[in-house]
Amino acid sequence: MSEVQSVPKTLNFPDLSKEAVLEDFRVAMISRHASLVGRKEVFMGKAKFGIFGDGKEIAQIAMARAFQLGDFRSGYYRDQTFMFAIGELTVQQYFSQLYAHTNVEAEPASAGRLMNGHFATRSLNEDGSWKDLTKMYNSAADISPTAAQVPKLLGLAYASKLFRENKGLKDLTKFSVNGNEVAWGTIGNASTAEGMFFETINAAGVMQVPMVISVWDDGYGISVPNEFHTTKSSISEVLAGFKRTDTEKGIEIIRVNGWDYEALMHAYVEAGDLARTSHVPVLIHVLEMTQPQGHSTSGSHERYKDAKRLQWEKEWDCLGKFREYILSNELANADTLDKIEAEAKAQVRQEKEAAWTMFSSEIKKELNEAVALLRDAAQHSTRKVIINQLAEELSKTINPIRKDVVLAVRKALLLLRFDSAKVKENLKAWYDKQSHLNVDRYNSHLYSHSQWSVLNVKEVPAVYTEKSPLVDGREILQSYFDYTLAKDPRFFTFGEDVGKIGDVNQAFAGLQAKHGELRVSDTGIRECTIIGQGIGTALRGLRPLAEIQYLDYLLYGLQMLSDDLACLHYRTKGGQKAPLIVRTRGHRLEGVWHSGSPMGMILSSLRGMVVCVPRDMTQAAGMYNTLLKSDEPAIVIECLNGYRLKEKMPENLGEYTVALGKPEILREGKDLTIVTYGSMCKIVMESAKELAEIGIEIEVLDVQTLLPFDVHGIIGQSIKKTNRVIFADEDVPGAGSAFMMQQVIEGQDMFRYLDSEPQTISAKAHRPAYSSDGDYFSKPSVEDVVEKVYAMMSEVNPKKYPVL
Ligand SMILES: Cc1ncc(C[n+]2csc(CCOP(=O)(O)OP(=O)(O)O)c2C)c(N)n1
Ligand SMILES: [Mg+2]
Repeated sequence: MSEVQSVPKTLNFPDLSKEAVLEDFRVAMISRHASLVGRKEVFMGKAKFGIFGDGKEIAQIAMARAFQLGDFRSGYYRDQTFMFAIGELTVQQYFSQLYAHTNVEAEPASAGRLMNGHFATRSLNEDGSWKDLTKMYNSAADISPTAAQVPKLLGLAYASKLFRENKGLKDLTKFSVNGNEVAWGTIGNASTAEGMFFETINAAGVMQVPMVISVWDDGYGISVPNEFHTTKSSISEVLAGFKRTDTEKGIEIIRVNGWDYEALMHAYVEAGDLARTSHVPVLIHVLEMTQPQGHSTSGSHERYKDAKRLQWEKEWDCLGKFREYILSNELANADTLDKIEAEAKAQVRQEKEAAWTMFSSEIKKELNEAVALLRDAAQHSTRKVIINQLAEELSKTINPIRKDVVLAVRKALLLLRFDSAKVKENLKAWYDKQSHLNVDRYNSHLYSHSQWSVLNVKEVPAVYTEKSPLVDGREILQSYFDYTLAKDPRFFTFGEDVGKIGDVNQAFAGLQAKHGELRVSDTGIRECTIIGQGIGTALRGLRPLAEIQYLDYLLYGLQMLSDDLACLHYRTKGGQKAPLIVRTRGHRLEGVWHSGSPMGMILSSLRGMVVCVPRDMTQAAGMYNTLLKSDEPAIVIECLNGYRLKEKMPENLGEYTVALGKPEILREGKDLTIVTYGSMCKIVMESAKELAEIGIEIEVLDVQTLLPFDVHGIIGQSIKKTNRVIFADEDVPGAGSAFMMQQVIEGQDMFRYLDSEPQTISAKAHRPAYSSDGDYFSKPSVEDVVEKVYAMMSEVNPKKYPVL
């Protein structure tokens, strides 16, 4: 196996006293036994799946030693030892997650929402306000997609740079002490083959941020060995060109073996010092790690590792080597180590039992209640036998889960349909109560529950005077951003061409020169890590505005938005928030990659985020203002063709807000309602004029935000008046327009008020063709809208509106 070891000279030395080393041994043993017992729990049917950190213990203990208050981890499912070592995870909590316990106290990382091995600390108080993160050991909330933990690491580290270099942030003492915090990442060897890993390493080298990323190299990614993942089978060799030199900045690369306790201790102290004091990114390639139990509970590694490899893994198991190290340095004798191990084993057993008792007794209690109520209802029911049978079967379930209980009750309620209300009253009341609790357990916290929810931001209308000038739309944004940069030091923006030229449409023109490069910054072309940079900085109390140059390129960053940001609040049950605002532009221009409007894609993948679709720049500025007063993540899609259109400059820029989730009536009419948004507002308004000339009065509503969607039922009010509706947008058929139709017809119960079949207007199914003609024949036009409305009116009154 690998022979290379290069550990730079340390500035600070790790504490290698007997007490410290034996404490490390104790934690390592606890962690190993947690892995061994965890696997058994799965095989006994008490948990569904297990993935464990055995074979990776010692390096994580070294990392924990270098980790300081205020630091952040962003890692993956192997990191239990690290979490135990920093004191942010107890063995009991570890098992509670394995069982999927829905109680936040029992399982603080995700309240049972994530499978085991997904770690997180809670950055927020119950009311959604920030804790003092400088007094905590922090872990960002893990996600399953391999390498997707890495892009936000860039942001977590970049925040330290901002806190150190932007003096305007010095009062934010809850988040940083002079930018001294290091962001520590972990990733498996195979996962480094993902593009986002390379993108992050490159960006970190460019930006010189305090990030230390460890690669846990056990030679495999499930069954596939390194030669299939990585050129030269070595990620540190591949990255050698990134290594800093005496004359050029870059990243530091350290190689160390995963069983070498002392070398690991030096490596981590060195890496931590370097990153913390000089903001130099470091990669630690930890080689020769093992997987004593294979990848996960889903299969055994005997299927793909040969006997030689399996034997090698036994011999080089880091715990065996640690034991040898302690004995050969005479820090303890074998009896002492055996005793520590026996105590560790006992502790794991006892905490595992405590976790199981807590988890199972909650469900047992619910089961007993349900069985009693079922039997009670059976007594007076015509379906006595079968309901008693349901109760009997339920009472005998081995390792019952909540679904078993609820399912039996729901079946019984169906069976009881012909019985009187009295017979089922108690059962039904119990079921209603449980349903309520289960919504909290499994469905809550998709959006903010705090006082900073977007729905709580007070609406302040834009104010105009007779003297308010007509300006290009982009100037409204520029003035708003200028005002906000001056007012809120937490606010900053970055993206491709955002810095020097102030974005390709110049909404930040001149603002870098005025407010500095830390506030308005250029980035490389790297959408995925632009989003990661935003998520990480938002997790540390800043207010980033991350720009994606065109909506058509959002796909590169969409994965991070979907897998990480959109579900962050949900998957931590309100434990973390990252109020990142993504700014982009789309809807209307020309060609396959500069005119898209993939709102269906966004709506399906970004539940948990606010989706703003302003029709002009005045509305956009008001929406940014609302979002900055709230604590929710959002995407704002500006109209690509709107920057040079004239708008009136409001007098109260920076004060006015746009209420999110509140459609605006752009035009009143009695015959038919058209619900639309974004650039389509102009098209529909033009159609309305033409239709008025032939005697058809349409009412036009701009939804303004797709998520949240019409929280006050304003569209329904309009339909009650016109009894006809069209949902229009520029997305493909069955996407954004279908979403709006479902929200209104089903969500607002509007079917009964319709006198005509509800319709949609959308673009063609393909991406739009280039040039003005391409646009005309791909996207909905004024004529399309006029003809659709006319056809609907013609069906109602063919005499008045003869078929065209
Ligand atoms: C994007 C993505 N693809 C595939 C998977 C399935 N998967 C889970 S772990 C894993 C292997 C990871 O190997 P490595 O990075 O070496 O970490 P290790 O488990 O060996 O510590 C794979 C393919 C995933 N979770 N995410
Ligand atoms: Mg691996």
